[in-house]
Parts: sequence; structure tokens; C-alpha cells
Amino acid sequence: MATQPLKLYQVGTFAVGNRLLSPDERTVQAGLERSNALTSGHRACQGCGEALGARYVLDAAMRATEGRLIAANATGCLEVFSTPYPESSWQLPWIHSLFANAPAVASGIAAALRVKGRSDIRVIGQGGDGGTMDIGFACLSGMFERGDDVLYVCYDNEAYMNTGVQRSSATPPAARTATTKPVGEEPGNVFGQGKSAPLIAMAHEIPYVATATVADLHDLEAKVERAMEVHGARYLHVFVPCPLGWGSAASDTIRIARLAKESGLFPVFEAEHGEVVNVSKIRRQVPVEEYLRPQKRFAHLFGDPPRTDVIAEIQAHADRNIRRFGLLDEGAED
Ligand SMILES: Cc1ncc(C[n+]2csc(CCOP(=O)(O)OP(=O)(O)O)c2C)c(N)n1
Ligand code: SF4
Ligand SMILES: [Mg+2]
Repeated sequence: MATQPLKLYQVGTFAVGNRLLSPDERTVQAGLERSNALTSGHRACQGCGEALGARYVLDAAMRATEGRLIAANATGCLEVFSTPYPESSWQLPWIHSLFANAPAVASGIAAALRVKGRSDIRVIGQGGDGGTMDIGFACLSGMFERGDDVLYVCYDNEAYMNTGVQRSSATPPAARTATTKPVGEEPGNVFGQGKSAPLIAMAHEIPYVATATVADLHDLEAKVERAMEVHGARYLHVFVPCPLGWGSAASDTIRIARLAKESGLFPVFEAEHGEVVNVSKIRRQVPVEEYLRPQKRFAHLFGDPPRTDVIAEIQAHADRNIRRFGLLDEGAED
């Protein structure tokens, strides 16, 4: 009799999944010895994907480096909500750079450690999509091209949230921001602009590039741990919903991140030296409408009459991602 491979899919949080795993496979957060790198006292909004993502990233990196880690942080929500003067929520050596130069500051720390012969201490640079993909982009490309021994993490909430939700080059088409208002026929942010930072990072042929979302925190931790096994320039791009800027419910952060992946709008993958080596498959493709509807930044698409033309364009974009990255799990059973 032919045997059918058994496929298990995680659909909720990892609280249950952890109990089913052996202790050494459980999440970093499930361990009592977690470092709590980003701890109490920060002032992130309720449901902030960036705060959640950063905590998982830093704790996983702390575990991977046995606590020998330094972080450089660009200006942005993550920096502002975590360090209201004179306090700090960070439980590791952490430096606030400028908005534009977190990758360069991280590179400098890595260079200083090399001169001191401290190869045991590792470095993370981090920032939002604006700090990473717009104003800090030259520093990031330089860091990649020189092969500096830094893991750079971009927390992508698709706009400049800290200063009041202005558009960035990561803002998706048709999204409403303070600087891309839907007026008349204009559907919010324009189509055909912006950039894919992970693909540009891959073009530098650095040893490791990965994307992740806060819907799959175990996957996020695993990618940080994998990145820390490698030396040289590495890049991790984390999709982090922002309830304030997106007009979504605080309780929907994880669901919206999952829908971004399951619709194909945010491909989740790993690449080594410029080649995709692993993709997180979509079991059942979700129409983009399911992802767009719970977010007020897309509310103008569902007025009377609805902008079916714009929604179709967004759907075409998701379908293109699915083809390009081979995201559909063809063998999945319902
Ligand atoms: C040179 C410079 N220009 C502008 C600013 C103002 N500023 C600070 S944070 C920020 C936006 C940050 O956006 P992003 O990097 O996406 O992080 P988020 O707040 O969304 O997490 C801006 C415009 C600044 N600090 N320095
Ligand atoms: S504005 Fe967005 S990114 Fe900033 S703290 Fe609030 S939810 Fe987080
Ligand atoms: Mg941002």
C-alpha cells in the first residue's frame, strides 16, 4: 500500500507546539534561561509587531552567542519606545546610532572587536524599513560589499511610523499613509515604486539572507540562530505589523502577518550566496482581500464602489511572488 507523507501545519501560536516538542527543540522564549534582551518599561503600542520581533531576534541571538552580543540601533520606533531618557529596556550592550548609519556603526564595532582579537563577541545592527531601505541604504550596501561580520535586521512595518506614518520605499501599493492619501482616482501609494531589500541584499551575494514574520516566531528564532552560525555580512528582513500605522486591531498582529505570508504578498525564504535555498510554503493560498480588509490603511479600496481594479493589481502582485519563489505547496491536502 502506498504511504502518504504526513504533513503538520502550525496555524496558531507556538504555545501548544512547544509542548509537543522535545525540550531542546522548543523556542528560546519557552526557556527559563532566556535573556529578556528587551524587557519591561518600553512604551511600544499594544500589539506592536516590531517589539515582538525584536525581543525574539535579540533573545535568539543572545542564546546563540552565549550572551556575547552588541547591538547598534537606528533611530525609529524601536529605539524611541525602548529608551525614553533616562531609562532603557535593553539588557545587552546597545548603542543608538543616527537614523542613517546603524549599519556603519555596527561595522565599526565589528572592526574594533577584530582589532582587539575578540572574535567571541558578535554584532547586530537593526532598524526600521526607513532606516534600512531608505536613508541607511548606502551604509547597508557598503556593509554587505565589504563583508563586515554583522547580522543586520530590518523590522519592516512598511512606513516611517515613529514620525507619524509617512511613506517609505517599503510601503506597499495602494496603502494610505500620511503622505500617500487616496485622493480622487489616486489609490494611495503608487504602484511600481519601492524596492525589495532582501533581493538587493542577495545581489551582493552575502552568505546569508532570510525573511520572516512575527506569525512564525519559531522560524524567526531558527533564522537568527542560523545567521549567527555564519560569519560575514548577513541580512534578516522581518515583517512586523504596526497596529497604529496600519489601522489594525492590536489583537490582529499575528493574524495579519500570517495572511501576508499565506496570500503570497510577503514571501518567506532563505538564501545563501545569492541563491534561494529554502522557502516557507503556502498550504492554501488566501485571496489578498482577506489580508487587506482588516487594515484601515486599505479601507478606501472597499468603499462604494469598491476598487476592484486596484485589488486585482495587488492580487496579481501576490500571484507573481508565488510563481517567482515557488511558494505554493502543491502536495498539500485540504
Ligand atoms: C536625518 C534624519 N532625518 C529624519 C529623522 C526623523 N526620523 C526619525 S525616525 C524616522 C522614521 C523611522 O522610520 P523607520 O525606519 O521605518 O522605523 P519605524 O519608526 O517605522 O519603526 C524619521 C523620519 C531623523 N532622526 N534623522
Ligand atoms: S507606531 Fe507601530 S511600530 Fe511604533 S510602537 Fe506603535 S505599533 Fe509599534
Ligand atoms: Mg517603519
